[in-house]
Amino acid sequence: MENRWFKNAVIYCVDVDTFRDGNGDGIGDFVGLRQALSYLAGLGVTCIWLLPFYNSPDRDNGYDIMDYLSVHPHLGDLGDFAAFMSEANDRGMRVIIDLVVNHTSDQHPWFQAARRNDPKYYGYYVWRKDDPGDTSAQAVFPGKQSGVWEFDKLAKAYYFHRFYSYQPDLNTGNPAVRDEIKKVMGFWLALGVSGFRVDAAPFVIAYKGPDAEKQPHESFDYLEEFREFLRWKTGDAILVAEANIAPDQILNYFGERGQRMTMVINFFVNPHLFLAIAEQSPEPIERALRQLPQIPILSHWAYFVRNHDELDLSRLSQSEREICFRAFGPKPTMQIYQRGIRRRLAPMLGGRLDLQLLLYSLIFTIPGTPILWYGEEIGMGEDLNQAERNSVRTPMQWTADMNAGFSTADPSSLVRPVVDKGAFSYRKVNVQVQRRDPNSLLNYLERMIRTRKEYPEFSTGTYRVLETSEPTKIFAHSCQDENGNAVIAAHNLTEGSIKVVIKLWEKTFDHFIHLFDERPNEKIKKAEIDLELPAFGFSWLRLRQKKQL
Ligand code: TEU
Ligand code: CA
Repeated sequence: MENRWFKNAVIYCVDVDTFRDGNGDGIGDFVGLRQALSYLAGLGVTCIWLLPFYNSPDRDNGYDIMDYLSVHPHLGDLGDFAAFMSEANDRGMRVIIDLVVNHTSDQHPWFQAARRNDPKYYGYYVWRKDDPGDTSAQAVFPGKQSGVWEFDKLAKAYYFHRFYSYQPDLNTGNPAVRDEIKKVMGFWLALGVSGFRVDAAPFVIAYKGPDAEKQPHESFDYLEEFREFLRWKTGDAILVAEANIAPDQILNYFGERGQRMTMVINFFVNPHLFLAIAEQSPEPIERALRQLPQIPILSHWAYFVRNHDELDLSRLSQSEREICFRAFGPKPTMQIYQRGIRRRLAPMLGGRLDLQLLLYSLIFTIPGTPILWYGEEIGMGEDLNQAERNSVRTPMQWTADMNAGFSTADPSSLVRPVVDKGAFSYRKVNVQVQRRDPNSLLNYLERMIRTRKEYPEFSTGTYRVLETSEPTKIFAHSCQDENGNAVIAAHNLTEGSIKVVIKLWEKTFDHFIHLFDERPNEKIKKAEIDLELPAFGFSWLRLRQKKQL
Protein backbone atom coordinates (compact mmCIF):
# COMPACT_ATOMS: atom_id res chain seq x y z
CA MET A 1 0.00 0.00 0.00
CA GLU A 2 1.18 3.49 -0.77
CA ASN A 3 2.60 5.45 2.11
CA ARG A 4 0.03 7.99 3.20
CA TRP A 5 1.90 10.23 5.57
CA PHE A 6 -1.19 11.68 7.18
CA LYS A 7 -2.35 8.28 8.44
CA ASN A 8 0.69 7.90 10.67
CA ALA A 9 0.91 11.56 11.59
CA VAL A 10 0.70 13.08 15.03
CA ILE A 11 -0.64 16.60 14.59
CA TYR A 12 0.09 19.37 17.08
CA CYS A 13 -1.98 22.52 16.90
CA VAL A 14 -0.23 25.81 17.64
CA ASP A 15 -1.51 29.32 18.06
CA VAL A 16 1.59 31.29 17.11
CA ASP A 17 0.81 34.33 19.26
CA THR A 18 0.57 32.37 22.51
CA PHE A 19 3.24 29.72 21.95
CA ARG A 20 6.61 31.41 22.27
CA ASP A 21 7.78 35.00 22.00
CA GLY A 22 11.08 35.29 20.13
CA ASN A 23 11.61 39.07 20.28
CA GLY A 24 10.41 40.00 23.76
CA ASP A 25 7.41 42.14 22.80
CA GLY A 26 4.95 39.94 24.70
CA ILE A 27 3.43 38.27 21.63
CA GLY A 28 4.39 34.83 20.37
CA ASP A 29 5.90 34.79 16.89
CA PHE A 30 7.51 32.69 14.17
CA VAL A 31 11.00 33.23 15.56
CA GLY A 32 9.85 31.82 18.90
CA LEU A 33 8.05 28.93 17.25
CA ARG A 34 11.19 28.11 15.32
CA GLN A 35 13.13 27.94 18.60
CA ALA A 36 10.55 25.50 19.95
CA LEU A 37 10.80 23.06 17.04
CA SER A 38 13.26 20.74 18.79
CA TYR A 39 10.80 20.40 21.65
CA LEU A 40 8.02 19.40 19.25
CA ALA A 41 10.26 16.99 17.38
CA GLY A 42 11.29 15.45 20.71
CA LEU A 43 7.67 14.93 21.65
CA GLY A 44 7.24 13.02 18.41
CA VAL A 45 5.05 15.51 16.56
CA THR A 46 5.16 14.92 12.80
CA CYS A 47 2.87 17.71 11.62
CA ILE A 48 2.21 21.17 12.98
CA TRP A 49 -1.17 22.77 12.37
CA LEU A 50 -0.98 26.55 12.62
CA LEU A 51 -4.10 28.44 13.65
CA PRO A 52 -4.65 31.57 11.52
CA PHE A 53 -1.52 33.74 11.51
CA TYR A 54 -2.58 36.17 8.76
CA ASN A 55 -3.04 39.89 9.05
CA SER A 56 -6.23 40.43 11.01
CA PRO A 57 -7.94 42.81 13.44
CA ASP A 58 -7.87 39.74 15.72
CA ARG A 59 -11.38 39.97 17.04
CA ASP A 60 -11.91 36.21 16.64
CA ASN A 61 -8.41 34.96 17.42
CA GLY A 62 -7.32 35.57 13.82
CA TYR A 63 -10.32 33.85 12.19
CA ASP A 64 -11.23 37.32 10.90
CA ILE A 65 -8.72 37.70 8.09
CA MET A 66 -7.94 40.89 6.19
CA ASP A 67 -5.09 39.59 4.02
CA TYR A 68 -4.80 35.89 3.15
CA LEU A 69 -1.36 36.29 1.59
CA SER A 70 0.39 37.77 4.59
CA VAL A 71 1.78 37.08 8.04
CA HIS A 72 0.35 39.21 10.85
CA PRO A 73 3.02 41.88 11.51
CA HIS A 74 2.98 40.98 15.21
CA LEU A 75 4.05 37.44 14.38
CA GLY A 76 6.81 38.23 11.88
CA ASP A 77 6.93 38.39 8.13
CA LEU A 78 6.98 35.98 5.22
CA GLY A 79 10.73 35.57 5.65
CA ASP A 80 10.21 34.38 9.23
CA PHE A 81 7.51 32.03 8.01
CA ALA A 82 9.82 30.57 5.36
CA ALA A 83 12.64 30.15 7.88
CA PHE A 84 10.25 28.34 10.21
CA MET A 85 9.04 26.13 7.37
CA SER A 86 12.48 25.02 6.35
CA GLU A 87 13.55 24.26 9.91
CA ALA A 88 10.38 22.27 10.49
CA ASN A 89 11.12 20.29 7.34
CA ASP A 90 14.73 19.74 8.46
CA ARG A 91 13.32 17.97 11.50
CA GLY A 92 11.01 15.89 9.37
CA MET A 93 7.91 17.81 10.37
CA ARG A 94 5.22 18.93 8.00
CA VAL A 95 3.04 22.00 8.40
CA ILE A 96 -0.64 22.47 7.67
CA ILE A 97 -2.45 25.78 7.99
CA ASP A 98 -5.96 27.05 8.52
CA LEU A 99 -7.90 27.90 5.38
CA VAL A 100 -10.59 30.28 6.58
CA VAL A 101 -12.64 31.02 3.51
CA ASN A 102 -16.20 30.93 4.77
CA HIS A 103 -15.79 34.60 5.63
CA THR A 104 -13.32 37.45 5.78
CA SER A 105 -12.91 40.25 8.26
CA ASP A 106 -15.10 43.28 7.56
CA GLN A 107 -11.74 45.09 7.28
CA HIS A 108 -10.69 43.01 4.27
CA PRO A 109 -10.20 45.25 1.20
CA TRP A 110 -12.65 43.03 -0.73
CA PHE A 111 -15.41 43.84 1.73
CA GLN A 112 -14.48 47.50 1.89
CA ALA A 113 -14.75 47.65 -1.91
CA ALA A 114 -17.98 45.63 -1.92
CA ARG A 115 -19.67 48.02 0.52
CA ARG A 116 -18.87 50.81 -1.91
CA ASN A 117 -20.67 48.89 -4.63
CA ASP A 118 -17.46 48.15 -6.53
CA PRO A 119 -18.81 45.89 -9.30
CA LYS A 120 -15.80 43.57 -9.08
CA TYR A 121 -16.24 42.87 -5.37
CA TYR A 122 -19.92 43.36 -4.56
CA GLY A 123 -20.63 39.79 -5.63
CA TYR A 124 -17.85 38.44 -3.37
CA TYR A 125 -20.32 38.74 -0.49
CA VAL A 126 -23.96 37.89 0.10
CA TRP A 127 -26.46 40.75 0.23
CA ARG A 128 -30.14 41.43 0.61
CA LYS A 129 -32.13 44.65 0.59
CA ASP A 130 -35.24 43.56 2.49
CA ASP A 131 -35.52 43.30 6.25
CA PRO A 132 -34.41 39.77 7.25
CA GLY A 133 -36.49 39.68 10.42
CA ASP A 134 -35.41 37.55 13.35
CA THR A 135 -32.64 35.15 12.30
CA SER A 136 -31.21 34.51 15.74
CA ALA A 137 -31.94 30.79 15.46
CA GLN A 138 -29.33 30.51 12.69
CA ALA A 139 -26.51 32.11 14.66
CA VAL A 140 -23.47 29.94 15.39
CA PHE A 141 -22.69 31.78 18.62
CA PRO A 142 -26.00 32.08 20.49
CA GLY A 143 -25.88 34.79 23.11
CA LYS A 144 -23.01 36.57 21.32
CA GLN A 145 -24.64 37.13 17.98
CA SER A 146 -28.15 38.43 17.36
CA GLY A 147 -28.68 37.01 13.88
CA VAL A 148 -27.00 36.32 10.56
CA TRP A 149 -27.73 39.56 8.67
CA GLU A 150 -26.17 42.94 9.41
CA PHE A 151 -27.15 46.24 7.82
CA ASP A 152 -24.33 48.13 6.13
CA LYS A 153 -24.89 51.85 5.80
CA LEU A 154 -22.58 52.34 2.82
CA ALA A 155 -24.02 49.48 0.80
CA LYS A 156 -27.55 50.26 2.01
CA ALA A 157 -28.11 46.52 2.25
CA TYR A 158 -27.80 43.65 4.69
CA TYR A 159 -24.85 41.28 4.42
CA PHE A 160 -24.88 37.64 5.49
CA HIS A 161 -22.60 36.52 8.31
CA ARG A 162 -22.86 33.00 9.70
CA PHE A 163 -20.42 33.88 12.50
CA TYR A 164 -19.78 37.24 14.20
CA SER A 165 -21.14 40.34 12.47
CA TYR A 166 -17.61 41.53 11.68
CA GLN A 167 -17.12 38.34 9.62
CA PRO A 168 -19.08 38.77 6.37
CA ASP A 169 -19.54 35.46 4.56
CA LEU A 170 -17.79 35.09 1.24
CA ASN A 171 -20.10 34.14 -1.59
CA THR A 172 -18.41 30.83 -2.30
CA GLY A 173 -20.92 30.18 -5.06
CA ASN A 174 -19.21 32.92 -7.07
CA PRO A 175 -16.52 31.45 -9.40
CA ALA A 176 -14.37 34.57 -8.87
CA VAL A 177 -14.31 33.84 -5.13
CA ARG A 178 -13.38 30.23 -5.77
CA ASP A 179 -10.49 31.45 -7.93
CA GLU A 180 -9.32 33.66 -5.07
CA ILE A 181 -9.42 30.65 -2.74
CA LYS A 182 -7.28 28.64 -5.13
CA LYS A 183 -4.84 31.51 -5.37
CA VAL A 184 -4.52 31.49 -1.57
CA MET A 185 -4.00 27.73 -1.53
CA GLY A 186 -1.46 27.89 -4.33
CA PHE A 187 0.49 30.62 -2.56
CA TRP A 188 0.95 28.70 0.69
CA LEU A 189 1.58 25.42 -1.09
CA ALA A 190 4.39 27.17 -2.96
CA LEU A 191 5.82 28.14 0.43
CA GLY A 192 5.86 24.51 1.42
CA VAL A 193 2.76 23.72 3.46
CA SER A 194 1.40 20.16 3.29
CA GLY A 195 -2.23 21.09 3.31
CA PHE A 196 -5.07 22.90 4.99
CA ARG A 197 -7.56 22.59 7.79
CA VAL A 198 -10.71 23.74 6.08
CA ASP A 199 -12.43 25.99 8.62
CA ALA A 200 -16.19 25.67 8.98
CA ALA A 201 -16.41 23.36 5.94
CA PRO A 202 -20.19 22.83 6.11
CA PHE A 203 -20.74 26.59 5.93
CA VAL A 204 -18.24 27.11 3.11
CA ILE A 205 -20.30 24.85 0.88
CA ALA A 206 -23.76 25.72 2.18
CA TYR A 207 -26.24 27.79 0.26
CA LYS A 208 -25.91 31.35 1.56
CA GLY A 209 -28.50 33.99 1.20
CA PRO A 210 -32.08 34.86 2.00
CA ASP A 211 -33.95 31.89 3.38
CA ALA A 212 -30.73 29.98 3.98
CA GLU A 213 -32.55 28.06 6.67
CA LYS A 214 -35.31 27.04 4.25
CA GLN A 215 -32.99 26.04 1.46
CA PRO A 216 -30.47 23.74 3.07
CA HIS A 217 -28.31 22.92 0.12
CA GLU A 218 -24.65 22.06 0.05
CA SER A 219 -22.40 22.12 -2.97
CA PHE A 220 -20.07 19.23 -2.35
CA ASP A 221 -18.53 19.80 -5.77
CA TYR A 222 -16.62 22.80 -4.32
CA LEU A 223 -14.81 20.38 -2.04
CA GLU A 224 -13.92 18.30 -5.05
CA GLU A 225 -12.77 21.36 -6.93
CA PHE A 226 -10.40 22.33 -4.08
CA ARG A 227 -9.07 18.79 -3.82
CA GLU A 228 -8.49 18.62 -7.57
CA PHE A 229 -6.55 21.84 -7.40
CA LEU A 230 -4.46 20.54 -4.51
CA ARG A 231 -3.68 17.28 -6.26
CA TRP A 232 -2.63 19.14 -9.34
CA LYS A 233 -0.25 21.37 -7.33
CA THR A 234 1.27 18.76 -5.05
CA GLY A 235 0.71 15.04 -4.85
CA ASP A 236 0.56 14.50 -1.13
CA ALA A 237 -1.00 17.63 0.38
CA ILE A 238 -4.19 17.14 2.37
CA LEU A 239 -7.47 18.81 3.23
CA VAL A 240 -8.71 18.35 6.79
CA ALA A 241 -12.33 19.36 7.18
CA GLU A 242 -13.55 21.02 10.32
CA ALA A 243 -17.06 19.66 10.05
CA ASN A 244 -19.29 19.02 13.00
CA ILE A 245 -21.74 16.87 11.07
CA ALA A 246 -24.23 14.09 11.70
CA PRO A 247 -23.12 10.54 10.85
CA ASP A 248 -25.36 10.36 7.78
CA GLN A 249 -23.50 13.34 6.26
CA ILE A 250 -20.01 11.94 6.66
CA LEU A 251 -19.63 10.18 3.32
CA ASN A 252 -20.64 13.36 1.51
CA TYR A 253 -17.56 15.02 2.94
CA PHE A 254 -15.11 12.25 2.08
CA GLY A 255 -16.74 11.51 -1.27
CA GLU A 256 -17.56 7.91 -2.18
CA ARG A 257 -14.10 7.45 -3.73
CA GLY A 258 -12.32 9.63 -1.19
CA GLN A 259 -12.16 12.42 -3.77
CA ARG A 260 -13.20 15.26 -1.45
CA MET A 261 -11.76 15.83 2.04
CA THR A 262 -8.69 13.75 2.94
CA MET A 263 -9.57 13.79 6.62
CA VAL A 264 -12.57 14.95 8.62
CA ILE A 265 -12.14 15.96 12.26
CA ASN A 266 -14.40 13.69 14.28
CA PHE A 267 -16.74 15.96 16.24
CA PHE A 268 -19.19 13.11 16.71
CA VAL A 269 -17.11 10.66 18.72
CA ASN A 270 -15.51 13.51 20.70
CA PRO A 271 -18.38 14.36 23.10
CA HIS A 272 -19.10 10.64 23.50
CA LEU A 273 -15.59 10.18 24.91
CA PHE A 274 -16.44 12.66 27.63
CA LEU A 275 -19.84 11.09 28.24
CA ALA A 276 -18.14 7.70 28.64
CA ILE A 277 -15.87 9.11 31.34
CA ALA A 278 -18.78 10.83 33.09
CA GLU A 279 -20.92 7.67 33.01
CA GLN A 280 -17.99 5.32 33.63
CA SER A 281 -19.16 3.20 30.75
CA PRO A 282 -17.81 2.15 27.34
CA GLU A 283 -21.33 2.26 25.91
CA PRO A 284 -21.28 5.85 24.53
CA ILE A 285 -18.01 5.21 22.70
CA GLU A 286 -19.22 1.94 21.21
CA ARG A 287 -22.53 3.50 20.22
CA ALA A 288 -20.84 6.48 18.54
CA LEU A 289 -18.39 4.28 16.64
CA ARG A 290 -21.22 2.01 15.48
CA GLN A 291 -22.96 4.98 13.91
CA LEU A 292 -19.97 5.93 11.77
CA PRO A 293 -20.03 4.64 8.22
CA GLN A 294 -17.18 2.70 6.68
CA ILE A 295 -15.03 5.41 5.06
CA PRO A 296 -13.14 5.13 1.75
CA ILE A 297 -9.75 3.45 1.90
CA LEU A 298 -7.87 6.64 0.98
CA SER A 299 -9.69 8.68 3.62
CA HIS A 300 -8.98 9.00 7.30
CA TRP A 301 -10.46 10.35 10.52
CA ALA A 302 -8.78 12.96 12.69
CA TYR A 303 -9.42 12.66 16.44
CA PHE A 304 -8.91 15.15 19.23
CA VAL A 305 -9.71 15.40 22.92
CA ARG A 306 -9.84 19.19 23.29
CA ASN A 307 -9.22 21.95 20.78
CA HIS A 308 -9.01 25.74 20.71
CA ASP A 309 -12.79 26.13 20.75
CA GLU A 310 -15.38 25.06 23.30
CA LEU A 311 -16.00 21.38 24.02
CA ASP A 312 -19.08 21.16 21.83
CA LEU A 313 -21.75 18.89 23.36
CA SER A 314 -24.45 19.63 20.80
CA ARG A 315 -24.28 16.11 19.33
CA LEU A 316 -25.42 14.62 22.65
CA SER A 317 -29.00 14.40 23.85
CA GLN A 318 -30.26 17.01 26.30
CA SER A 319 -29.88 14.65 29.27
CA GLU A 320 -26.41 13.46 28.17
CA ARG A 321 -25.35 17.08 27.81
CA GLU A 322 -26.53 17.75 31.35
CA ILE A 323 -24.45 14.84 32.60
CA CYS A 324 -21.34 16.28 30.93
CA PHE A 325 -22.01 19.81 32.17
CA ARG A 326 -22.38 18.48 35.71
CA ALA A 327 -19.22 16.40 35.50
CA PHE A 328 -16.92 18.77 33.64
CA GLY A 329 -18.28 22.31 33.74
CA PRO A 330 -20.90 22.81 36.45
CA LYS A 331 -20.52 26.59 36.85
CA PRO A 332 -22.30 28.90 34.41
CA THR A 333 -19.01 30.71 33.68
CA MET A 334 -17.57 27.41 32.43
CA GLN A 335 -20.34 27.00 29.87
CA ILE A 336 -20.83 28.75 26.57
CA TYR A 337 -23.26 29.06 23.64
CA GLN A 338 -25.74 26.78 25.44
CA ARG A 339 -23.84 23.78 24.11
CA GLY A 340 -20.29 23.81 25.27
CA ILE A 341 -17.62 24.00 27.93
CA ARG A 342 -14.83 26.55 27.65
CA ARG A 343 -12.29 24.68 29.73
CA ARG A 344 -9.11 22.80 29.14
CA LEU A 345 -8.93 19.07 29.70
CA ALA A 346 -6.81 18.78 32.85
CA PRO A 347 -9.04 20.94 35.08
CA MET A 348 -12.18 19.32 33.69
CA LEU A 349 -10.79 16.03 34.97
CA GLY A 350 -9.76 17.47 38.33
CA GLY A 351 -6.14 17.29 37.24
CA ARG A 352 -6.21 13.48 37.21
CA LEU A 353 -3.36 11.99 35.21
CA ASP A 354 -5.05 8.59 34.78
CA LEU A 355 -8.15 10.09 33.14
CA GLN A 356 -6.12 12.32 30.84
CA LEU A 357 -4.02 9.37 29.73
CA LEU A 358 -7.09 7.21 29.23
CA LEU A 359 -8.58 9.75 26.82
CA TYR A 360 -5.33 10.16 24.91
CA SER A 361 -4.95 6.40 24.73
CA LEU A 362 -8.41 6.20 23.16
CA ILE A 363 -7.65 8.74 20.44
CA PHE A 364 -4.25 7.18 19.80
CA THR A 365 -5.67 3.71 19.22
CA ILE A 366 -9.00 4.23 17.47
CA PRO A 367 -8.01 4.37 13.79
CA GLY A 368 -7.53 8.00 12.85
CA THR A 369 -4.89 10.67 13.26
CA PRO A 370 -4.58 12.28 16.69
CA ILE A 371 -4.49 16.05 17.03
CA LEU A 372 -3.11 17.63 20.20
CA TRP A 373 -3.88 21.20 21.24
CA TYR A 374 -0.74 22.93 22.50
CA GLY A 375 -0.30 22.71 26.25
CA GLU A 376 -2.37 19.53 26.50
CA GLU A 377 0.81 17.48 26.71
CA ILE A 378 1.58 19.09 30.07
CA GLY A 379 -2.04 19.37 31.28
CA MET A 380 -2.41 23.16 31.20
CA GLY A 381 -5.44 24.80 32.80
CA GLU A 382 -7.76 27.56 31.61
CA ASP A 383 -8.39 31.18 32.60
CA LEU A 384 -12.13 31.80 32.89
CA ASN A 385 -11.54 35.54 33.16
CA GLN A 386 -10.77 35.61 29.47
CA ALA A 387 -13.64 36.32 27.07
CA GLU A 388 -15.48 33.39 25.47
CA ARG A 389 -13.09 30.71 24.20
CA ASN A 390 -9.94 32.70 24.91
CA SER A 391 -10.07 30.91 28.27
CA VAL A 392 -8.24 27.96 26.68
CA ARG A 393 -5.79 30.09 24.69
CA THR A 394 -3.39 31.32 27.39
CA PRO A 395 0.40 31.35 26.84
CA MET A 396 2.30 28.07 26.71
CA GLN A 397 3.88 27.20 30.05
CA TRP A 398 7.53 26.45 29.43
CA THR A 399 9.16 27.06 32.81
CA ALA A 400 8.47 28.31 36.35
CA ASP A 401 10.20 31.62 35.52
CA MET A 402 8.54 34.97 34.84
CA ASN A 403 5.75 34.75 32.22
CA ALA A 404 6.08 30.97 32.28
CA GLY A 405 9.17 31.34 30.09
CA PHE A 406 6.84 32.35 27.25
CA SER A 407 8.20 35.88 26.92
CA THR A 408 10.75 38.24 28.46
CA ALA A 409 8.36 41.19 28.16
CA ASP A 410 6.85 43.01 31.11
CA PRO A 411 3.95 40.82 32.34
CA SER A 412 1.51 43.70 31.72
CA SER A 413 2.23 43.63 27.99
CA LEU A 414 1.62 39.94 27.32
CA VAL A 415 -0.81 39.06 24.54
CA ARG A 416 -2.83 37.24 27.22
CA PRO A 417 -1.95 36.71 30.88
CA VAL A 418 -0.35 33.42 31.88
CA VAL A 419 -2.23 31.13 34.25
CA ASP A 420 -0.56 32.00 37.55
CA LYS A 421 -3.02 30.85 40.20
CA GLY A 422 -4.13 27.54 41.61
CA ALA A 423 -3.16 23.99 40.75
CA PHE A 424 -2.52 24.79 37.08
CA SER A 425 -0.28 27.81 37.63
CA TYR A 426 2.82 27.83 35.46
CA ARG A 427 4.87 27.52 38.62
CA LYS A 428 3.51 23.97 38.98
CA VAL A 429 2.56 22.99 35.45
CA ASN A 430 5.30 23.56 32.91
CA VAL A 431 7.50 21.75 30.41
CA GLN A 432 10.61 22.02 32.50
CA VAL A 433 9.32 20.22 35.62
CA GLN A 434 7.63 17.52 33.59
CA ARG A 435 10.74 16.82 31.58
CA ARG A 436 12.55 15.88 34.77
CA ASP A 437 9.78 13.61 36.04
CA PRO A 438 9.66 10.22 34.29
CA ASN A 439 6.04 9.76 35.38
CA SER A 440 4.79 13.10 34.08
CA LEU A 441 2.03 13.48 31.52
CA LEU A 442 4.60 14.83 29.08
CA ASN A 443 6.80 11.76 29.35
CA TYR A 444 3.85 9.35 29.17
CA LEU A 445 2.57 11.05 26.04
CA GLU A 446 5.99 10.98 24.45
CA ARG A 447 6.13 7.21 25.03
CA MET A 448 2.60 6.80 23.77
CA ILE A 449 3.42 8.71 20.58
CA ARG A 450 6.58 6.69 20.01
CA THR A 451 4.78 3.40 20.54
CA ARG A 452 1.94 4.33 18.26
CA LYS A 453 4.40 5.17 15.49
CA GLU A 454 6.14 1.83 15.97
CA TYR A 455 2.85 0.00 15.45
CA PRO A 456 1.20 1.61 12.43
CA GLU A 457 -1.59 -0.98 12.64
CA PHE A 458 -3.23 1.41 15.09
CA SER A 459 -3.74 3.97 12.39
CA THR A 460 -3.96 2.02 9.18
CA GLY A 461 -5.47 -1.27 10.25
CA THR A 462 -9.10 -2.21 10.15
CA TYR A 463 -10.56 -2.23 13.60
CA ARG A 464 -13.13 -4.26 15.39
CA VAL A 465 -14.65 -3.87 18.81
CA LEU A 466 -13.90 -7.03 20.80
CA GLU A 467 -16.11 -9.09 22.99
CA THR A 468 -15.03 -9.21 26.64
CA SER A 469 -16.18 -10.68 29.92
CA GLU A 470 -16.87 -7.12 31.18
CA PRO A 471 -18.96 -5.46 28.48
CA THR A 472 -20.23 -2.71 30.76
CA LYS A 473 -16.78 -1.71 31.95
CA ILE A 474 -14.17 -2.39 29.31
CA PHE A 475 -13.78 -1.02 25.82
CA ALA A 476 -11.46 -3.29 23.86
CA HIS A 477 -10.68 -3.18 20.18
CA SER A 478 -8.21 -4.61 17.73
CA CYS A 479 -6.56 -3.14 14.66
CA GLN A 480 -5.23 -5.51 12.04
CA ASP A 481 -3.36 -4.73 8.84
CA GLU A 482 -3.59 -6.63 5.58
CA ASN A 483 -0.56 -8.77 6.49
CA GLY A 484 -2.33 -10.08 9.58
CA ASN A 485 -0.35 -7.98 12.09
CA ALA A 486 -2.64 -7.12 14.93
CA VAL A 487 -2.66 -4.92 18.00
CA ILE A 488 -5.21 -4.64 20.75
CA ALA A 489 -6.07 -1.78 23.06
CA ALA A 490 -8.20 -2.32 26.15
CA HIS A 491 -9.55 0.53 28.24
CA ASN A 492 -11.08 0.32 31.69
CA LEU A 493 -13.75 3.03 31.92
CA THR A 494 -14.41 2.45 35.59
CA GLU A 495 -13.02 3.45 38.94
CA GLY A 496 -12.13 -0.06 40.12
CA SER A 497 -9.40 -2.38 38.92
CA ILE A 498 -10.76 -5.20 36.79
CA LYS A 499 -9.83 -8.68 35.64
CA VAL A 500 -11.12 -9.20 32.16
CA VAL A 501 -11.10 -11.89 29.50
CA ILE A 502 -10.82 -10.55 25.97
CA LYS A 503 -12.07 -12.82 23.21
CA LEU A 504 -10.04 -12.92 20.01
CA TRP A 505 -11.63 -13.17 16.61
CA GLU A 506 -9.37 -15.92 15.30
CA LYS A 507 -7.30 -18.78 16.64
CA THR A 508 -4.00 -18.20 14.86
CA PHE A 509 -2.44 -16.02 17.57
CA ASP A 510 -0.48 -17.91 20.15
CA HIS A 511 1.19 -15.28 22.29
CA PHE A 512 1.12 -11.56 22.96
CA ILE A 513 3.38 -8.82 24.27
CA HIS A 514 2.62 -5.74 26.33
CA LEU A 515 3.70 -2.66 24.39
CA PHE A 516 4.40 -0.42 27.38
CA ASP A 517 6.53 -2.57 29.61
CA GLU A 518 9.17 -5.23 29.75
CA ARG A 519 6.95 -8.14 30.69
CA PRO A 520 7.85 -11.32 28.77
CA ASN A 521 5.62 -12.78 26.08
CA GLU A 522 2.48 -14.36 27.37
CA LYS A 523 0.81 -17.40 25.89
CA ILE A 524 -2.67 -17.24 24.41
CA LYS A 525 -4.97 -20.14 25.24
CA LYS A 526 -8.35 -20.79 23.62
CA ALA A 527 -8.25 -17.54 21.62
CA GLU A 528 -8.64 -15.54 24.83
CA ILE A 529 -6.48 -13.08 26.71
CA ASP A 530 -6.61 -12.54 30.47
CA LEU A 531 -5.79 -9.04 31.55
CA GLU A 532 -5.88 -7.04 34.71
CA LEU A 533 -6.53 -3.35 34.23
CA PRO A 534 -6.17 -0.81 37.05
CA ALA A 535 -8.87 1.80 37.65
CA PHE A 536 -9.21 3.87 34.44
CA GLY A 537 -6.20 1.95 33.14
CA PHE A 538 -5.43 0.74 29.67
CA SER A 539 -3.21 -1.76 27.88
CA TRP A 540 -1.82 -1.93 24.39
CA LEU A 541 -0.90 -5.41 23.16
CA ARG A 542 0.69 -6.85 20.07
CA LEU A 543 -0.54 -10.29 19.04
CA ARG A 544 1.86 -12.78 17.49
CA GLN A 545 1.47 -15.89 15.48
CA LYS A 546 3.85 -18.85 15.76
CA LYS A 547 5.49 -18.13 12.47
CA GLN A 548 6.37 -14.60 13.63
CA LEU A 549 8.42 -15.79 16.63
O1 TEU B 1 -15.14 27.26 14.00
C1 TEU B 1 -16.15 26.97 13.10
C2 TEU B 1 -17.36 26.48 13.70
O2 TEU B 1 -18.23 26.02 13.01
C3 TEU B 1 -17.50 26.59 15.19
O3 TEU B 1 -18.70 27.19 15.47
C4 TEU B 1 -17.50 25.27 15.82
O4 TEU B 1 -18.45 24.45 15.22
C5 TEU B 1 -17.85 25.45 17.25
O5 TEU B 1 -16.88 26.26 17.87
C6 TEU B 1 -17.98 24.13 17.95
O6 TEU B 1 -16.90 23.31 17.84
C7 TEU B 1 -14.05 27.87 13.43
C8 TEU B 1 -12.96 28.13 14.42
O7 TEU B 1 -12.53 26.91 14.97
C9 TEU B 1 -13.44 29.10 15.46
O8 TEU B 1 -12.42 29.38 16.39
C10 TEU B 1 -13.87 30.38 14.76
O9 TEU B 1 -14.45 31.26 15.68
C11 TEU B 1 -14.88 30.09 13.66
O10 TEU B 1 -14.41 29.07 12.79
C12 TEU B 1 -15.17 31.31 12.84
O11 TEU B 1 -14.12 31.52 11.94
CA1 CA C 1 7.03 38.61 19.64
